[in-house]
Amino acid sequence: MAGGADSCFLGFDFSTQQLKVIAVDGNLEVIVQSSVQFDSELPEFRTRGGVHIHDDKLTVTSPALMFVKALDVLLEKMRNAGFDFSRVKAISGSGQQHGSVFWRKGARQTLNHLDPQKHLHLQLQECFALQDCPVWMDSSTSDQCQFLEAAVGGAQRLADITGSRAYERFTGSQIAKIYRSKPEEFSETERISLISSFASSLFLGDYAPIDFSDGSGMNLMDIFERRWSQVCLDAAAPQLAERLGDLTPSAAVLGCVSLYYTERFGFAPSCKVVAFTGDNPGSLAGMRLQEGDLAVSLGTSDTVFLWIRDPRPSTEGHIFCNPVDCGAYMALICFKNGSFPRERIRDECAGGSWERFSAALRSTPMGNHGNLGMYFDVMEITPPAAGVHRFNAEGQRVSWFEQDVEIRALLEGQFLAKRVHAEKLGYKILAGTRVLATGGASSNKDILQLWRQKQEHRSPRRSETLQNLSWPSDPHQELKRFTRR
Ligand code: XUL
Repeated sequence: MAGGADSCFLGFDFSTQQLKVIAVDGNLEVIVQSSVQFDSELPEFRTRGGVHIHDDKLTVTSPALMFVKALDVLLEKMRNAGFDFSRVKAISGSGQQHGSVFWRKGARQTLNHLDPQKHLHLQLQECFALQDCPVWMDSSTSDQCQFLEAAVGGAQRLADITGSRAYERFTGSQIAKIYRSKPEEFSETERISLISSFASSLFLGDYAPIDFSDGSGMNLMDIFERRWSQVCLDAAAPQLAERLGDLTPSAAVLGCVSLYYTERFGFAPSCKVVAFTGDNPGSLAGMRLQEGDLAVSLGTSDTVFLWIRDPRPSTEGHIFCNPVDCGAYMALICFKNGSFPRERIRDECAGGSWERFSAALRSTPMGNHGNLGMYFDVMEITPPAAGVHRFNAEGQRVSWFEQDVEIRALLEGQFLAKRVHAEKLGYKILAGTRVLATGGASSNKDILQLWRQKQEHRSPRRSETLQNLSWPSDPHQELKRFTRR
């Protein structure tokens, strides 16, 4: 890696519940980490889990200015902790996928002339045509999805172009909804960024292009040609191409940090801004995933993703451009009910303590005596289902489990679903498949241990891989026990 012994690189993650930063040195060793939690550290925005769930329960947004203020707070925290910004050779990062920021006319001018004496959030407060950004948890755009699929010739045809059938949270349908429901705000909009390109714009002091990988999560980009698909743009809103700007490779150097950062924080004028991308593509790059590996991300959402060469888009799951290799792709399945049900059940069954949650996992056997559950606190993406469904060993629906059984049922159900849906898409999980875990819950050894226990139970030979998922001998059969009723 380039740079002298003293140089370092900053990576930011604008995620659902927090803004996080890590600094790594030239050997990729983490030297500094810091974060700003939206709910607790920026209470003035009144978010829960970083979002506002609107009265219809389907619309989910986050305040644009909250992200900006979080950056002000985070950079100040680093400065107060004595971080030497002049050592930073380059900045990049990621953002929650699909979310969009609507910049008001004139915002580019403001970005170009940021005053280093003032906080960003004070200067940018008038810069958003929409105060509230639609985010990935939104599922209010079913009508727009139907319209988009019909306009291009059906769900499969849309998947063949953009890598996915129309999904409610994807940016194309979100933009179409804003165009129809808030025409004035839409006509006031000069640029639409993804959360990732919005973040790089803040550092660049100018509008940053959307990168190919995160752009694949919009239902607007032809993932094979790597350019906007005119038929999709036309179905979403008029004159969209100019509002979206250019697309760029995910590892492109976009320029240097703006004067704001050199003067206010002491960044070197030569510090590069590398395109930001979506959080899942960012994880694929950061985990240095190889072909044949499978990654499981356990965050606010849970995702399963893998590196593929020969994409075959279907009406379930997504294909995104690969952020690392321009000739490759990544396949992804997203589950909305990730950390929220894990935290809810920790609160209800383990007194809010991860320690007790872990102890429950250690005290219950693999397979949970045949008890299994599916916990869709909010409308799930894969499959589109809601509610809590518990089944006992006889396959009978039951209304409750003992606390320890409930905890294991949740986790076994979540991971069974991951495997079943990945296999349904044709991805093979073989005995030697490396399964890499990332995201908040991956630091819980007992959650990871749960999978390893299963592996050891099945085969006495210890696995050499980092983590090996193992499952009942026929997971499909197991899941059918629940889904057939
Ligand atoms: C992926 C998705 C989520 C968000 C969460 O398609 O919607 O994983 O990226 O940040």
